[in-house]
Amino acid sequence: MIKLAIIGGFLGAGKTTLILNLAKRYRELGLKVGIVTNDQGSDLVDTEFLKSAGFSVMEVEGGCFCCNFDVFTEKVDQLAKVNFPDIILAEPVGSCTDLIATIFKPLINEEVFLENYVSTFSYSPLSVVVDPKRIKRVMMEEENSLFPNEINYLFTKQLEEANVILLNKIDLLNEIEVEKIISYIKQKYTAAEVIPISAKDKLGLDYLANLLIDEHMDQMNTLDIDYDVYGLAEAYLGWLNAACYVTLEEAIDVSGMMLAIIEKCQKEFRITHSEVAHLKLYAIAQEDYLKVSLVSIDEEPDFNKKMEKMQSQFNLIINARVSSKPQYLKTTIERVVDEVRQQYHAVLQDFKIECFAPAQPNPKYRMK
Ligand SMILES: Nc1nc2c(ncn2[C@@H]2O[C@H](COP(=O)(O)OP(=O)(O)OP(=O)(O)O)[C@@H](O)[C@H]2O)c(=O)[nH]1
Ligand SMILES: [Mg+2]
Repeated sequence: MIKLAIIGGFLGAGKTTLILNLAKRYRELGLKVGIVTNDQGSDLVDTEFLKSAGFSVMEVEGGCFCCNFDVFTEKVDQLAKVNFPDIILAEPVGSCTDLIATIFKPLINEEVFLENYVSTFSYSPLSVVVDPKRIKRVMMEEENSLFPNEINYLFTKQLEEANVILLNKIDLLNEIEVEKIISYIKQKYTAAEVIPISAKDKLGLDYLANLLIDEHMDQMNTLDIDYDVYGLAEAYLGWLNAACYVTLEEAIDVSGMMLAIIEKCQKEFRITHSEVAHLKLYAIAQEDYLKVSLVSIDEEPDFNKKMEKMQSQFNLIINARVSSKPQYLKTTIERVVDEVRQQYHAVLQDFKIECFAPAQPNPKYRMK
């Protein structure tokens, strides 16, 4: 039977990095992997990034898994039938929660099952990835959270329903800090297993890879959640996806140009106290690509992957999820991109941009 593992968690927590390295690990073990990505919009950095690594990726775009349940089941089923994977790793939108009531319970409900899809799956425990910085800011109050309370609420609800909490990015912490955060999480969420990992440095990855294959979801408690507050949290986030084709007069180190875009945005967002949940840029040239992320206005941009060679032509995708009005986000990013374009004497073709605040979550099913 195919295993379906949902890897949730807030924006920028490290879900895609983890899914990529888990998928590589499974591949080394001779297992076949399918991946499903998800977003409120289209032109997704994550999908392109995972496809570049040679994996079969399906995308559910234009809304979360729960609000697009039929599309989600259709894509999962398609992966199952076409690719025959041993495990499917699915990444829900980072602003989504209440997955047990809206995804898992409907999936095991006989009527829903018959109506929607034919492949049979077994389910790994619901795993939620968390960035220790966010725990410190939102919950431990060791640092200030620049998000409104509603977004903080959503963040805590994601952790509350997890069977497994993956404390990520431990490569950035010392042992004492890791212990302190783990004991804080364990005391708050007593039913969850807490695993310290570094998705980037592959720490804890083998243990997790085995757990997702061997263990089954047995705790299915519907989350107690206020959908009005959840909806407000979604609405406070401005969401922007843009794409274009960049041509330069001569080959350059693309990292410098991408960094210029990120740093200029960061400077603007700092002035207006618009906290970044995740701003990610993906540049793809022939047989080469780059991904750079910013996960808070108070942190440094981080390159997940740089290009090997200088390039004079590449496709650029920008995904931004920022606590701001969509119109402000759009004008800021358009202006920044234009300034950097001028600075580099670049030509941008087929520039497309979409910007919005996600609608009130309206799951197709919500089961007690
Ligand atoms: N230091 C460190 N950085 C990490 C780790 N895992 C992820 N990151 C970085 O965190 C940033 C966000 O990672 P992603 O994997 O794109 O996060 P995500 O949860 O998929 O983000 P969304 O899809 O926007 O919700 C990137 O810059 C990653 O390189 C880790 O274990 N250690
Ligand atoms: Mg992602």
